[in-house]
Amino acid sequence: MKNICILGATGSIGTQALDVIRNDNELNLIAVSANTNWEKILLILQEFNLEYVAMMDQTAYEKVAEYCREKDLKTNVLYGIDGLNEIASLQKVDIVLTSVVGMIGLEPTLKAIRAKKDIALANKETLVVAGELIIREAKKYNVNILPVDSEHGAIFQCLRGNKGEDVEKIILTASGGPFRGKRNDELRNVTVKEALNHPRWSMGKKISIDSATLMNKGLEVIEAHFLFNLDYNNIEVVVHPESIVHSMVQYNDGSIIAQLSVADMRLPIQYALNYPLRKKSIIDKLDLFKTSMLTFEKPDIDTFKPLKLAYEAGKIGGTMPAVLNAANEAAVDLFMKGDIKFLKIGDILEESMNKFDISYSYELEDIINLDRCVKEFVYSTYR
Ligand code: MN3
Repeated sequence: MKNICILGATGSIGTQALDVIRNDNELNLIAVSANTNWEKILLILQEFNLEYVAMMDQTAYEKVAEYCREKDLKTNVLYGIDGLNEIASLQKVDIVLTSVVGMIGLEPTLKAIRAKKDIALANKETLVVAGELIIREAKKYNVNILPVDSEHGAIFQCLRGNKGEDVEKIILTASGGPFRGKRNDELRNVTVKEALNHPRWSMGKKISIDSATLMNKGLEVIEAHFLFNLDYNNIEVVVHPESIVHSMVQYNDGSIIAQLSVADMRLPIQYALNYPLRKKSIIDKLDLFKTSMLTFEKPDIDTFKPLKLAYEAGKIGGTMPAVLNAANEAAVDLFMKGDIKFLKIGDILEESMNKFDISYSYELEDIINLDRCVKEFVYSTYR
């Protein structure tokens, strides 16, 4: 039996993780967090026997606390980032699934590592903004960082049973998003709705926009660099619109090992939560006879500038990926609110990377401060 804490239980990954847990009686959910969505939390409370709930939003916290009082539940209801930090480091918890969106996942993840919890990592921003810190602490406290991102989950599987020194490169597949094949002049006036319309995966809003700009793949390149300890020159991105090959590892002898399945996040979630076990799953099986073609293309990094910038930020290193990530979170927010056009997102990333000084030695507080400064810059310039 594994006791599980989910940070971000009401989002897309959190909801799919609940489905994995409800179909596996060796996984025991004991704590969850959410931001504002208390209605969904009440439903989760009705189904799972939770010991802890932490809410980021105060009104939502009060709603949940009131419900637990009325129903006479023994569930402890906590509030704010302190609440997230507390449930992430509970003695009883074996594994923490971090599926919150954005930078907010960083502090509780670090707390969980320092409390020796394995991490099922779905929050890629954590590694992007503070990869060195997270990996260093994970080594120090001897915890596993288990990737939940489908590409990294695939690579993680393809690496098993082989030696790291035999890896020539990893090949991250990208669906190409809703605007694959389009050029700048066709992207100038695309709407939020078009950008959210991902062809293969159903995901949260922020990551859907990131997929449309290819920033998502850029963040994943940086994530892969830290997770698998590989140089950026050994991380390649290939556009694969069918989203069946979830990523590959090429070895020195020329063999490429790939992981294929239907596009369903419940598979990488289940693999991470049960690692090192491989269990039966509830997802559909891939029918190769209905899969007539698998195609691969070079990404268009001149049109989808964020991917190119992510490689640059990663290679520069230090706090540059944190600058990139902060600028992106703010720019995506502005785009969704209608304040800027789609292509402006890339310009804002570039401008922010040029503007901020980079540091190579940093702690958590430095990253949090930098994140705030970059976002302030973007909001004050473009809102
Ligand atoms: Mn992914």
